[in-house]
Amino acid sequence: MSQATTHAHTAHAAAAPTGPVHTRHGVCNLCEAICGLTFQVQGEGAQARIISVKGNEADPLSRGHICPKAVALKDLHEDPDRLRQPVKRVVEHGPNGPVTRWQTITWDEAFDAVVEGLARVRERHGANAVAVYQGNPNVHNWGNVTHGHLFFSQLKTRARFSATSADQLPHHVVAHWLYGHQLAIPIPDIDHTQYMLVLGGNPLASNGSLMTVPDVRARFKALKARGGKLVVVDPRRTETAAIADEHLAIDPGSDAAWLLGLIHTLFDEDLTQPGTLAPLLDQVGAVREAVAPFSPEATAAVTGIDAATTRRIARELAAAPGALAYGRMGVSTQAHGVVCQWAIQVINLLTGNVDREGGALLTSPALNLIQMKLMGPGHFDAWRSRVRGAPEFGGELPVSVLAEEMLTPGRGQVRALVTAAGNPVLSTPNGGQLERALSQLDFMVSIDFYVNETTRHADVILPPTCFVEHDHYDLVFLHLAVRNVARYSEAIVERSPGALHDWEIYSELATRYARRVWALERGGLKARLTGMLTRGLMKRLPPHRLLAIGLNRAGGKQRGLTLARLRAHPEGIDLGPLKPSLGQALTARNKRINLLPAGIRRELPQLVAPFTDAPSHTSGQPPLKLIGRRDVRSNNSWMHNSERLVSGKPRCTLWMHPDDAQRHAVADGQTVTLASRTGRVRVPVQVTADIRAGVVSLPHGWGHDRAGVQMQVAQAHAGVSINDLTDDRLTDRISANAAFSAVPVWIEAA
Ligand SMILES: Nc1nc2c(c(=O)[nH]1)N[C@H]1C(S)=C(S)[C@@H](COP(=O)(O)OP(=O)(O)OC[C@H]3O[C@@H](n4cnc5c(=O)[nH]c(N)nc54)[C@H](O)[C@@H]3O)O[C@H]1N2
Ligand SMILES: Nc1nc2c(c(=O)[nH]1)N[C@H]1C(S)=C(S)[C@@H](COP(=O)(O)OP(=O)(O)OC[C@H]3O[C@@H](n4cnc5c(=O)[nH]c(N)nc54)[C@H](O)[C@@H]3O)O[C@H]1N2
Ligand code: SF4
Ligand SMILES: [Mo]
Repeated sequence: MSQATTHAHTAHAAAAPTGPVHTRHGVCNLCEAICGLTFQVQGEGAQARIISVKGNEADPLSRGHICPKAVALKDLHEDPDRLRQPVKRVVEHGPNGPVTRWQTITWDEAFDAVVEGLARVRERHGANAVAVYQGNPNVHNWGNVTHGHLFFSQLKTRARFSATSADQLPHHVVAHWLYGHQLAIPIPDIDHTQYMLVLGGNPLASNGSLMTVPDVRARFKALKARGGKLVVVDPRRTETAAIADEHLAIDPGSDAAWLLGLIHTLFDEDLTQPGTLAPLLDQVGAVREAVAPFSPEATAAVTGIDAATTRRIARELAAAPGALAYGRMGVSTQAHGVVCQWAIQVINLLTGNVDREGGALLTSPALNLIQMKLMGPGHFDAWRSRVRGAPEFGGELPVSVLAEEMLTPGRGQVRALVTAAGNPVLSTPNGGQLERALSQLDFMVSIDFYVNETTRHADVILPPTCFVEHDHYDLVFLHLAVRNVARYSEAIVERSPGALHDWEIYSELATRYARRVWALERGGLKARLTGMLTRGLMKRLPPHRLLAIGLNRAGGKQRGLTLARLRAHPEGIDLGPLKPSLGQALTARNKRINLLPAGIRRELPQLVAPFTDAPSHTSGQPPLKLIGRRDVRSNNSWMHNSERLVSGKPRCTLWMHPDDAQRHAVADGQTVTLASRTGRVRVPVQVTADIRAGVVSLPHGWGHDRAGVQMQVAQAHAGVSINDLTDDRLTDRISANAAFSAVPVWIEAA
C-alpha cells in the first residue's frame, strides 16, 4: 500500500518570542538521571517560548549536570511534526491504489472511536483479544503512573506487555525472589564505594540505569581520587571502560558463567563474609554446592577471561571496604539475564555489601511505593502465554511473544492493541514480524504525539502534552537514585489550548470505556459501583493532589515534606545519602533471604555443560555475535527528530573488529548486508579495535525510513533498526525477557 501524507498541522514555533523573560526550575525526564534544569522562558501563555535550558547548580542530586538531550526538550516542545490534536487514519482509494491520510478529529470523536473500537473486539472475541503495550516513557511521566491503571485495569485483559521485558525484567524477578518486592533493587552507593564492578552497563553514555546517577563521570572520578577502583566488563571498550582502571572484554552472553566463577571463588578461597545480613540468609551451603562446577578454570574458555583474573577480581571485591557488583542492560537482555542478576546479588550479599554504606542499598524516597503498598510485590508464572507458554510477571507477559499472540489463530488471539508511549516496532525483538502483525489488527489506538514506525498502524492517535507542559514529581526514579531527594517541578510553559495531559486522557478513557462495557461486566454490583466512584474521584484529582495526599500519609508534615515546601524548593530537598534499611525491613516483616530460589536451583545444573565445555569451532567460522550500544545524543527510538541530536557523522554504524573486517574483506565505511534468522539490513561498517573480535555492534532505535512515518528530521537520518535482526525466539531462559545480546548474524554481501 502506498502511503501519502496529506495530514498538515500548524507549525508551532516560527515567531520570535517577545516580552519579559522568566526563570523556571524543572527537571529533564528523558533518561533515568532526572537532572535538575533551569529554563529561561520568554513571553506569556501558550505563546511562551523556551529560550535557554541549563543545568541547575542548586540541585542536590544533579548538581548542575546536564547532557545534550536536555536542550532537545525545547525542540520537542516546538516540533512541527508533533501531533497536537487527535487524528484518525483514513484510507482512500485513488487511481494509484490506496492512500493513507491522517484526519484531525475532536477529542470527543476520538474518545468515542477508541472506546467503540476496543469494546467491539472485546464483545466479539473476549477481553484477552485486546492487548496493551506500555513503553518506556510511562515510567518517566508521572501522570501515567498515577492514572494509567484506571484505564488499563478496565480492559480486564491478560494480554499486557511493556518495555520492561525488553529491558530489566530479570532485575524485578530477582528482587522479588530475594527481597520480597519487585522494586526492592539495591542501588550502588557510588559516592562512598571503594570498588565498583560494572557489567553490561555504560553509564557514561546512558547516564545510568537502575541507578539514577546524574554526573556519573564526576562520581567515578571521585571514586578513583579516594583510592577506589572501577572495573568494567563489556565486549566493547565503552566510554565507561575507557575511564576505568580495568576493562575485561568478555564474550557476549557468557557473563553468567563468569559470575558463577566469582561466586565459586568466594567459597573456594574462603572469602565470604555476609556481615549484618548473615543471620537472615538461608541456603548458603546449597549455593556453594550449586556453583561447584563453575570454577574460573572451567569457565574461562567460554567467557574469554582467564582464571587468574577472575580469582583476583573476587579477592579484590571481598577485600575492599565497601564494594559492589552492578549489572545492567547487557547482562539483563541475554539468555541468562535472571541468572546474571541473581549472581550479582549473591556476590554482593556474600561479600557483605548489600545494605551497607559503600555497597548497594535500598533508597528512602519521600514517597516510598513499597512501604506505602502502592505497588504490589510482584508474582511470577501465575499464568502463561497462550502460544508459547511464556511466564507472566506482575500481570504482564514478555513482549517477545506479542507478535505470535497476534499472528496465531485460535481462541484468545490478539486482535486489538493499545500502545501507550511506546514504539515496539523499533524497540522489541523481531520488529519486522510485529509490524506485519500490527497491519492485520482489527483495531489499534496509540497514545503518543508522533506518527512513527509503530503509531502509523493505529486507527486513532491520541496525543498528550509534552514534558515541559506539565508538572512532575518522579514517582519511580527517586526510588533508584544514588542520593535521597524529593523534588517537585511545575510546568515550564502553558500547554496549547485544548491539549490534554496523559493523565486526563486515561481518566476520560477509563470512564467512557467502563460505561460502554457495563453490560459485559460480571461481578457484584457493589464492586462495580465502587469502581465508578473511584474513577469519578480520580478524574478530579490531578497528580499533584495525589502527591500532596501521599506525602501527608507518609508523615510529610512531621518531616517537613509537604507539597507547599516542595513548591518553595523547585531545585529539590536533600534527604541525605543512602542508609541501611533492608535488614530492619526484612526483620520487621519476618522475612528471610532464600539465597537459592527454586527457579535458580533448577536452572544451574542445566548450565554446567554449555558453560564448562570449551567451544569447538569444527564447522568453519561461527556466526558473528551482535550486541547493541547507546550514544549520549540518542534516547531510545524517539528523539531523532531533533536536528541538534542527529547532526554530524551518522551514528547508526556497524562496529567491527579489524580481524573480522579482514576476514570478511570489508573496508571501513563500506556498506554491508547483515543478516540474521529474522531479517537483513544494509549498514555501513565502522572498523574499530574497541570491540571484541567476533562481535559486532549496532545501536538501537533507528530505522525511520518506513513509509508513512511523519518525523522529517528523523527520516533524513534514518539508519536501520537492529530489531529487524534480533529474534523473538531468543529470550532469557527463565523470565523470557528479550535477549538482545549475542544474536547470531552473518555478513551476506559486502
Ligand atoms: N543516551 C541515552 N541514554 C539512555 C538511553 C538511550 O537510549 N540513550 N536509554 C535509557 C534506557 S531506557 C535504559 S534501560 C538505560 C540503559 O543503560 P545501560 O544499561 O547503561 O545501557 P547501555 O549503554 O546500552 O549499556 C549496555 C552495555 O552492555 C554491553 N553488552 C552487550 N552485551 C553484553 C554482554 O553479553 N555482556 C556484557 N558484560 N556486556 C554486554 C554493551 O556493549 C553496552 O556497553 O539507558 C537509558 N539512558
Ligand atoms: N536491540 C535493542 N532493543 C532495545 C534496547 C536495546 O538496548 N537494544 N533497549 C530496550 C529498552 S532498555 C527500552 S526501555 C525499550 C524502549 O522501548 P519503547 O518504550 O517501546 O520505545 P521508545 O523509543 O522509548 O518510544 C517511546 C514512545 O513514547 C512516545 N512518548 C514520549 N514521551 C511521551 C509521553 O510523555 N507520553 C506519551 N503518551 N508518549 C510519549 C514517543 O513518541 C515514542 O513513540 O527499547 C528496548 N529495545
Ligand atoms: S542526563 Fe541528559 S537526558 Fe538524562 S536527565 Fe540529564 S539532561 Fe536529561
Ligand atoms: Mo530501558
